[in-house]
Amino acid sequence: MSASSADPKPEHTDADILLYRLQACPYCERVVRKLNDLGLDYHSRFVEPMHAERDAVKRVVGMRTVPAIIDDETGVAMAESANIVKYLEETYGEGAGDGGEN
Ligand SMILES: N[C@@H](CCC(=O)N[C@@H](CS)C(=O)NCC(=O)O)C(=O)O
Repeated sequence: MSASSADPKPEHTDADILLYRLQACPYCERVVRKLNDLGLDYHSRFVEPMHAERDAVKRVVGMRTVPAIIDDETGVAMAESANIVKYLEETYGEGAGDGGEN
């Protein structure tokens, strides 16, 4: 049996995108859906439910909310689901790199 490329990778793999997330977080699921739709490899790091204990997330993206991603391929680290989805579409979606011309 083989896993599809859209499955989240365990943390020890070489996936370029790290997603900070929380169980049952609808904003996180929105980003997960987009990652899967685009067939991107990523790994998940589940954060502490207590907002105050998310210093690791704050260090990388400047805030403690999830979702947040770090993309090693581009060096981008960002939070806010809408911004992340937009970034993923623009970077890896159809038409990525066309400068937004249509
Ligand atoms: N506007 C944010 C909302 C994210 C959000 O509220 N995430 C929740 C988890 S579902 C969270 O981190 N809450 C902690 C907090 O807001 O301090 C987004 O779209 O990413």
